[in-house]
Amino acid sequence: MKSSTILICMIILLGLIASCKTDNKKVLYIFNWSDYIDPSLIEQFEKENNCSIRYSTFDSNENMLTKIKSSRESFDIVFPSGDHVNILIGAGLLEPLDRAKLTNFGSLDPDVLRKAESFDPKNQYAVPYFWGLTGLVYNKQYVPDKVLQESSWSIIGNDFFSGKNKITMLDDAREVVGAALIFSGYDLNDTTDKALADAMEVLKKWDKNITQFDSDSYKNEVPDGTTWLAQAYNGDALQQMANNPNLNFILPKEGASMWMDSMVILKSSKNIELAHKFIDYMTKPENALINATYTQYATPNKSAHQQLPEEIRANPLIYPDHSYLEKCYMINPLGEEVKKIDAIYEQIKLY
Ligand code: SPD
Repeated sequence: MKSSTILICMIILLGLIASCKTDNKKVLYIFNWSDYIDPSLIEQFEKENNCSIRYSTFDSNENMLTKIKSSRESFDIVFPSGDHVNILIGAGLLEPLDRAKLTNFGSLDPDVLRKAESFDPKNQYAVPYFWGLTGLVYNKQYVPDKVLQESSWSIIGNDFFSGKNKITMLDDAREVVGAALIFSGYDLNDTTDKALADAMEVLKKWDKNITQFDSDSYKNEVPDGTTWLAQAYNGDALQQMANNPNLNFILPKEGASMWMDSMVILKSSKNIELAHKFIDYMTKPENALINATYTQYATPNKSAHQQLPEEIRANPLIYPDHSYLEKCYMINPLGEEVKKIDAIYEQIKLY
């Protein structure tokens, strides 16, 4: 046999050995928001369980839903927000959780679990992962303090930004229309004609300054000055602020949206046992602590919360005081009524 043929055979053999090795390992498919986990936790889980994790990310609940409904790729664990957990339950896409396999469930805060029942009655399908608030991140190099003095959602329509194309809002109908509803003095779950007409008027005024609706690009664009001010999720903004002293984040004086993201198992999962293991692992207080410290989002894990470093536990942008929380509105499932909010969002994007 020629030496080149021997070499080719050896390469093929090595390839086969390598593929057999990965084939022996179970693979867990996870679909989460971007920048929403400490990567070291993924590696550690793979080691501890001799498995591989295929990790993909999404930037909006709507994209997540479209992908899991249409994609040939199937996921084991997904991290939807509460209103979308409810949609997934309604569509029969979720696997009920086996509590016997969730040994760390008891470390979750009972108050948070009670809140989660508004989208997942009896906490049957979803384990709370993080909760958070939506506000405004800005670059102090470009936005002078006097423009922000009022700390109001109205800054989005401020003439200072006219013609500059420097503001973005999230690609999220509930967040965009919700901000306008809260600014107008309504609950963001209000779908009465009057509330939505007032929100529409506000959005028309803001729209002249908005360049795009996007939930990810602001994380790079506010630091580099492409965008000066953006509607932002608090933890994502705080992660950027840790690396850049020019950034600041505010929770507007009128109040903010509040949401809770959870871990759920899809009914189509082929790894229900391992999926439970992963959820349990993320709920273990020491791992929840590592994750909350990394992501800077509010943990629903009571034990982890107690052990957080003081600068995180006392940060009012992550854990605001009672008086501010009273002005915040949880994004609730709205059933068919949500179509009215979606319609306004689509209209404003075309405006
Ligand atoms: N990068 C993590 C973002 C998490 C956003 N959570 C949901 C928001 C619901 N409007």
